[in-house]
Amino acid sequence: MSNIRTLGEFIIEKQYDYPHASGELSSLLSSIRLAAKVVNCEINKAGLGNITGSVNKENVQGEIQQKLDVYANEKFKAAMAARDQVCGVASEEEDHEVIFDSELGRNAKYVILMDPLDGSSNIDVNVSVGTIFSIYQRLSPLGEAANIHDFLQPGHKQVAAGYVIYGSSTMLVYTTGNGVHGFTYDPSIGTFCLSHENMRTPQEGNIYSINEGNYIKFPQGIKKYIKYCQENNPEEGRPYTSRYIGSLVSDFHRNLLKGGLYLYPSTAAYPLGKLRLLYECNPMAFIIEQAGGKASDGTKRILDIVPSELHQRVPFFIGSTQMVIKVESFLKEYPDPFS
Ligand code: AHM
Ligand code: MG
Repeated sequence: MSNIRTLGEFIIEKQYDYPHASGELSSLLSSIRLAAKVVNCEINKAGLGNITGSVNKENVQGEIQQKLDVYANEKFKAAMAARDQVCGVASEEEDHEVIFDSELGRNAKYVILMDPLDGSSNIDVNVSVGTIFSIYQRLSPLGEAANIHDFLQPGHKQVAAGYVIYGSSTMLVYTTGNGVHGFTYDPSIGTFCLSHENMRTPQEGNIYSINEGNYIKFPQGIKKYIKYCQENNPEEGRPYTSRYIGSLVSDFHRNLLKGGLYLYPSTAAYPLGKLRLLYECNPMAFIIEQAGGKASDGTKRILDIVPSELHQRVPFFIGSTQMVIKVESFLKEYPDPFS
């Protein structure tokens, strides 16, 4: 028991690495921890009662909302609103940014962007889902209400990012730009405990993760890359293994630990890709870079993209550095979009 380091203790310890830290970010991370526990509790009950299935409503992106999407969104939003550190929230489940225009909100330093329940179409079949979050310092002056420009910042300006994976065990993984740290939830004591300090991802991997059912709609470079992954070349460790859960957090988490590449390219159906830059791609890109990996839109670094819209989509390639470089080289060699 004496060796256990809880997430709460770890956050405070890390705060001392920054002599001028005010403790506000620590406090914000603590509220994320609390909301994660609440959502975890409900997800564990999925299948019981009437909490799975859809709410017969689409979000602004035309996707059917699941009951647990709405639940997770409300819980995370409420946890943020209850603290003094957040001046606004943007979420996959909200059409527009939500500004906390109270005295406290106007004087709060941070905005948070989140996907409250990523991969939620998997929830009814007991497959792992997750929460993704991204935190920035506001650009607008303290004392005023936050505005859209506080949310439309490039990913390299993030001060913290992380995800919660509700899996065979529940984990919270986060970075504040000083390494990536993972905590496993112990339900018997209701606490996240440090289990993966300073996570590093392998430079090379042998797992590729893509929805291959869309093959016919992929750009030429992606089709060629998939064939490359499947070629028999034992010296180079090919054929690679194909693993695709359809839940970004789960696919990302496995590849982070084992080495691999997650791909969601542009397709004929989604010319800009499917995944959202601000609350899916940027936080994962910050984490992977902190773990020694790489994230790209096929030609450039995800974290350098200057966003123009809250729900902007982007093609996404993330994982082991050498694998990302390889897929970029295929896209360069075969630039024709679709054929
Ligand atoms: P969501 O946020 O609506 O759940 O959508 C994002 C999810 C990712 O978790 C997953 O990797 C991807 O969409 C799966 O898409 P597809 O079913 O097209 O393969
Ligand atoms: Mg999502």
